[in-house]
Amino acid sequence: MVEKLVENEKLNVEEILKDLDKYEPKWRGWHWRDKNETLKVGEFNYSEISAPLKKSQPLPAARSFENIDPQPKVVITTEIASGRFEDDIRRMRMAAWHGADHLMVIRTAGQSHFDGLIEGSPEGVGGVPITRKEVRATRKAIDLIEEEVGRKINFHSYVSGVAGPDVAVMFAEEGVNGAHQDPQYNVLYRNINMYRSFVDAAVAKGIMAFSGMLQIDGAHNANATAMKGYKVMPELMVQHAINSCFSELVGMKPENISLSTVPPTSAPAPCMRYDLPYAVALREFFKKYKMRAQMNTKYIESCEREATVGHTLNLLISELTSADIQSTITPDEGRNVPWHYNNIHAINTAKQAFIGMDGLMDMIELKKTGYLPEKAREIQERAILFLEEIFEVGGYFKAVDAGFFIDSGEYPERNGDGIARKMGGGDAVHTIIKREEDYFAPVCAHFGYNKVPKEYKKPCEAIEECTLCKHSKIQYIDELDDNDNVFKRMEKVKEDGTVIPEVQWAKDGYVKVTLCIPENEQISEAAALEMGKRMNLKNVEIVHKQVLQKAEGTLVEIKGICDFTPVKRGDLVLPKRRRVLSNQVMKDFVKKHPIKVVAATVGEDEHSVGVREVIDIKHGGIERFGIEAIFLGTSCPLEKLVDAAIEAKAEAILCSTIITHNDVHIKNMRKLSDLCTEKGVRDKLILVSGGTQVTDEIAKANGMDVGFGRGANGTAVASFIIKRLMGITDDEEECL
Ligand code: Z97
Repeated sequence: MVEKLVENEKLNVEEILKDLDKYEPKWRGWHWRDKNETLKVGEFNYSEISAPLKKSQPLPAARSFENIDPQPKVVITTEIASGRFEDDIRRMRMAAWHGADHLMVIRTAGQSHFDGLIEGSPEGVGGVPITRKEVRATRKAIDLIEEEVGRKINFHSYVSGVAGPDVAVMFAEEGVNGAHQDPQYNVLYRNINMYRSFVDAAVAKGIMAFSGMLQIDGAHNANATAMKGYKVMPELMVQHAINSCFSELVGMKPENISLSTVPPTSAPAPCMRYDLPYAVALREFFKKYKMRAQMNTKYIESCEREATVGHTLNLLISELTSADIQSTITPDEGRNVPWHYNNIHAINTAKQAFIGMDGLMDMIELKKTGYLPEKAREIQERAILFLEEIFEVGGYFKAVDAGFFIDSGEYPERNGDGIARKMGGGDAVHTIIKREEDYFAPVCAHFGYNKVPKEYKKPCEAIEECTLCKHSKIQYIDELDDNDNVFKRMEKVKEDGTVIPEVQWAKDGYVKVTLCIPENEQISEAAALEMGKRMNLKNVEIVHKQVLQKAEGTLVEIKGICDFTPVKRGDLVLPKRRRVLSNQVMKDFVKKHPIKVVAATVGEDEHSVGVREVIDIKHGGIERFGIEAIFLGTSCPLEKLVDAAIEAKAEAILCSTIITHNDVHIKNMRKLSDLCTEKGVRDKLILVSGGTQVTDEIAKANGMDVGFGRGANGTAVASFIIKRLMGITDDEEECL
């Protein structure tokens, strides 16, 4: 049994799949982030952060801030939908390390069309459904992940369709923490009969309330479906109101009801003029509910950069108003390649933006007069009028029948192009049956009329507890199909020592290549596909194109599957890495033990840029840690360099060698070392050589203490020298 994840070891999916029949969720309900005890992280004070993670992957720039990783107070969602849960759970671990604590899974089947639950883990032909096995295995993996990162993680999926109540029961049994549930979604987008949808929703919501799940509604789908997302702002409010009130009537606590709100527009529209008043209007109207802020997906094209800027503007709206949950859609949503690293990019966009904007509202405030409150009021008035008209025509069902919803006009304007559904039509029409007078269901959380005999304190006493009260009563079916199952899939990709790139499934082999082609769009497109094939890629497809200038060039991104002999892990020569001391440690050391070095480009060599980069404070060189560098210039004789080091009582010599004809760089290293030995100072001086063709191996083999090649920087050089002076040997510090 896997008890614990080890940070440098892969999540063992096979172990997760063992003994699933005995697995029981560890906790139920929804978890908001814990408060941070102190608002100080590193040297900074924050006002909107939550408890830190035990293990995490900080933002890239954290390198310059002592690797701090402050966590925003908002729950951060990531949506994972590769279709294969065995791959999703590995991505979930990556996501949790970056700060996601709401993991949403939508499978690829269009689950709403299923009229019951499916067992096992089939891929089928029409897409992957959500099954008990997948949910259980995922929740079990999340238990380990949350233990590893030190924060509870909410697992979330969708309660919709004709089998909505069945799905809700299964989710409640298996410890799913949140779900989308909105009967309007079934009616409008899945054409399920409206009466049936609302009856089902009452049952499903009752079960969700019983298990403390958080509910997210489906209003954002109107924004995504409408011809012009920003025209349906009044309607979005009406949809939120209908689902929230209905949920409360069924018994859901307001704090477990979350509105799915999306800033309705995007640049080049002046989006703040729409999105901000809308966000303000919504929060004024629906104070007692939670806000789940989703990013705008309607206007995502295939440009990751554009999507990321759009998302960041959406995050600004969340900061200016509020969000309890911040959803993150991958910046790759627009081209339908939601890959591992795109989830991570999106999570980091939210984390970076929120942490960067921490305390913004302590410094500014939204105007209480003028355009903002006036526009917010206007949206609210339109929403109220919309709702009043629903009453006038005889209620919600009549309004849907008349095509009130997803109309492209801004209410009260109507363009007559709304989604109209027949009251007497849709899937599962005429399937509602009135319960008999003696109807008795011996199960808890059952919505509506239930004639429970008086002697029972709860209905399931009649059967010695139901599955909601006693987990072991669940009939667990592992797999139904001998061939279409997770074991067969994993068999095909089992560990064999090969290293294959992947983006969503183990060993899928996909890569993305960016090509900047100096041709017009049409030629570039054709050329890119051809180039992909010549790079030995299979299934080459264009995922993004951007004209740089009509004649001068086009940026094309292609994806394809690698078709080369797999790289074997055991055959690789691994680069050696040195752990670099932190800036502060280095500065403190140099303050107490001043360090001098002499540096030069030696021999007949006039190159000086590299060594100057390593020294200069401007480029993050060794000077910035307080190390004094005496630079003797270029073409410096080796003798002069050694004498200068002796005279200055230097701790180290930096010897730069760029030219390599006749191996002169190697000869110079040897000569430098010999000279130091002759003059009796070899053990007093740290000899550092650097240059584009220098490697640590060559340098050491030729009498140097260390060699730095292409890409080396001052921090690495300073760290090496200081570690030596601290008495840390090379062997001790080398690590992978
Ligand atoms: C989001 N990006 O995070 P089916 N019920 C509701 C839904 O919104 C959805 C389903 C069910 C989006 C999620 C779109 N929403 C993607 C209220 C899906 C899924 O099995 O595909 O029919 O249902 O909100």
